[in-house]
Amino acid sequence: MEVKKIDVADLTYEQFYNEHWLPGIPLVLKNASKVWKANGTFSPDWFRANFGDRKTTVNGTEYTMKEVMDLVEGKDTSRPVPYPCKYELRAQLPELVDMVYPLNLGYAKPNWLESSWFKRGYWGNAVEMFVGGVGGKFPYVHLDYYHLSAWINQLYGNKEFTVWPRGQEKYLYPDPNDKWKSAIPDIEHVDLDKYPLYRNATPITFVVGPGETLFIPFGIWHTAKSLEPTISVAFDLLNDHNFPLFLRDVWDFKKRQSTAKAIAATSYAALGGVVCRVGDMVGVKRHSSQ
Ligand SMILES: O=C(O)CCC(=O)C(=O)O
Ligand SMILES: [Fe+2]
Repeated sequence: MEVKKIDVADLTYEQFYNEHWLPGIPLVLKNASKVWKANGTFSPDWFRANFGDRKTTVNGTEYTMKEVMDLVEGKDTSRPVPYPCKYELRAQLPELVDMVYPLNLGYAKPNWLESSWFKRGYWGNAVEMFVGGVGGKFPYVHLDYYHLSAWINQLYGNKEFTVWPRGQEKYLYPDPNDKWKSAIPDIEHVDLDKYPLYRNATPITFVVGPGETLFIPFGIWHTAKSLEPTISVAFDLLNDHNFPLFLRDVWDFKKRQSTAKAIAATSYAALGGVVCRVGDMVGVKRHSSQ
């Protein structure tokens, strides 16, 4: 497997759907986010000037936006740079929702997460802005929850991603307590005595730069590292292709709480799925900025 970079000028929706969405092959789309006002606008200076006081909490510590930007740009070296430093756009920076419109970029559709049925916190339905400093690493290799497919839009700085082709779970040692995470603590320095099967893994590492969008299909193990100060906006995709696996995850996650909760949540989600499938058939318009 290789991860291609294709300019959207050379990529039809049908091509994306048939060659990447259906077979689950990652892709970097160049210039997809050009339609967003955020593209070319989001930068550490812009955030400092416009949202300097906005707060977020990382690992129990609260930071203002100005503090975050000073840390990621190395203007403040007195303490570690937090990562992943995230903002849930709709809740924490609602003013910016219109700057990432249309969220689906013309490719991430139909997206059932845009339906009011799935606008519930626990479905993993978030639009998240990630801010990182040099070397800021996602803490573990993982699969995204609920078999959602991720769209990571790089808007400032270069970020390095590593993905593993489907079918390599066994080389990545899923954590028995959380099968979505690899138990390998540092993927850049794997202890092969402890994790010998990792020898067989074939990671693919590449850089995603400003104006590029990485599509990570469900079931693809991945991780990321900022090479410079970075700002990305990520959202998820759900439709009839990943819905059966999504539904099974809803059951599994809720079952940990109670069978009654699992039945309630899964029934609700299944009904939402039926409504969305009919919506797709009749060509219902969903508001892409939510
Ligand atoms: O941009 C990153 O750091 C990776 C984010 C990611 O994979 C996730 O939030 O699931
Ligand atoms: Fe992820």
